[in-house]
Amino acid sequence: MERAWWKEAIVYEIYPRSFMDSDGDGVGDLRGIISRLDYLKELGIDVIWLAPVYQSPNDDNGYDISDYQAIMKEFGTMEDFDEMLEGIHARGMRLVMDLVVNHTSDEHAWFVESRSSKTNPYRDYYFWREGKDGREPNNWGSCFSGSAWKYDETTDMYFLHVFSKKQPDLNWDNPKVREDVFSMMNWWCEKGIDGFRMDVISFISKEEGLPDGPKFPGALHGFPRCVNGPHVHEYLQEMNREVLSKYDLMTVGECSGVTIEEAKKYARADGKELSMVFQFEHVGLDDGKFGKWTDRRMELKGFREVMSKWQTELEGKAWNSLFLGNHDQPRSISRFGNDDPRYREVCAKMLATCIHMMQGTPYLYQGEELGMTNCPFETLEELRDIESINAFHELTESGKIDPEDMMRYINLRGRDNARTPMQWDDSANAGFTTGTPWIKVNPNYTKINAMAQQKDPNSVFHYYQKLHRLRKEEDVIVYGKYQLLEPESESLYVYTRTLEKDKLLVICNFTDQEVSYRIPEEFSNGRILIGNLREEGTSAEETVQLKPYEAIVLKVVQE
Ligand code: TEU
Repeated sequence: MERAWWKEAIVYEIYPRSFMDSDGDGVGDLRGIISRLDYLKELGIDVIWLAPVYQSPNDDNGYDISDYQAIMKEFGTMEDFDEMLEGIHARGMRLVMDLVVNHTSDEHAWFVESRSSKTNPYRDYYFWREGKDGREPNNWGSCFSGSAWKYDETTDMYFLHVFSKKQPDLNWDNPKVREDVFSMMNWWCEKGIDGFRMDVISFISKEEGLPDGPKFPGALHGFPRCVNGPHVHEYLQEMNREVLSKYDLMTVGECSGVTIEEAKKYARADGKELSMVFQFEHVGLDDGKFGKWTDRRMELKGFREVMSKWQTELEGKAWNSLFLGNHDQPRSISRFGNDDPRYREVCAKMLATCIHMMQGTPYLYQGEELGMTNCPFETLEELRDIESINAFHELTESGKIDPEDMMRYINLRGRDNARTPMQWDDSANAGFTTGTPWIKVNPNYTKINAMAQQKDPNSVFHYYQKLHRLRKEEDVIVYGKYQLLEPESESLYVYTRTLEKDKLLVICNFTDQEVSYRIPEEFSNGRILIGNLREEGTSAEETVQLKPYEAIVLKVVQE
């Protein structure tokens, strides 16, 4: 397998609105990030993925961009950005920017022009259609509830928005759109950034004629026909020729709805498209009748099957991204593990071990390195996320879900769980701001915060540090081949990694019970490389008795 810096890297996602506020307006900003770069260096990460910081009216917290080449006022200035980039590079880290080009804001100059008349030169930058029988042009629903079409009086036509009404979809079939997007990307590359995380890039090519989409049971609308569309690979190869191939970049496509076969094209090993993709199969396993709005729990069996499938099938053909959480997902410890204070720390370390020992580039979401948990939201007024708020109205007002149940589902699955302020210390507002935070602070910040964990050598923070160090020391962690053991176990996730003579055995107990496990013969001389309850360098018994949520990684060097 070919070596690459981005395969060896660990990526840390910053959600700037909630990371660190430097000026007391209650909103995180770039100078706040600058003030915490030493913290990230200490943690041992290599790459920062920065969620959008561009000018935006913030209908969807920056994922609705009104100027791709300006910084959002609340976040600072372009000078702050340049200083931040310099600070990141000076510390030997790199910066990957969020690229949101499936749609713009309706306040973007292109859309303002496009909307103004049917003959405007920007008209075809977006999808404008006549209504059908006095209704929307087709049955597509928006990912944020309601129809994906909005009627616009100016020209008596509808425009397409797969996300919010303030996020009109760009028409990638128009070569001028592609040209403008690529030139904007080149501008950022010339500034010296190190890559892009591409927002819903799997949605950019819509099916010709925009036919009705399939309607899933329980759904109010059809699903937009735009996932892995007919020209998506052609457009990404063009982007690669025009932009990506000219620089030494890391690129990751957010590919909702991606299959293994599609991933092999997006992240093809010959580098003609992207470095890697985010797949979402493992974070859809606990969905129910109403999609994510459910109290279904993630089960080990399904999780293990899906992860193993991606591990083995991409081997040598494409590269995996490894993640359990991000700004769209609930907190990983609350979802995949157990956030009960009795188990929280051990469990957070177990989940980290499980994911960091797989093949692929690990992504860490801010606060995950502290074991930050879901946040209790008591009322609708406490919520900030457009997805949750719209879904609450749509599903309760149509009588599909009872309001109390819906609040419970939002508490389990809503995106605001991951968006509460970063917990820096036990002072007011967790040290995030001196003002009033834009979203509630998780009340558990007095117990879970960075300052306390930096001081405690047994903390989750220090465990991540160790994982990061090991990745630099052991090629087998990066490049080793994955093999699943014990596929039927009810409690353990066990797998091996092999690179030439080096071999790892990873054992993770996903339950709050003790579980015994007989170590396979070939690992009988193994030494503990890392474990959340055992000392490094020691050996393990023939049959180990794993404590609740214990994780052990054994290493052997074969003769
Ligand atoms: O998310 C895309 C996406 O697929 C989401 O709709 C996701 O399915 C949902 O959030 C899970 O509940 C990206 C961004 O990561 C997200 O923050 C944006 O809201 C969205 O695109 C629109 O830009």
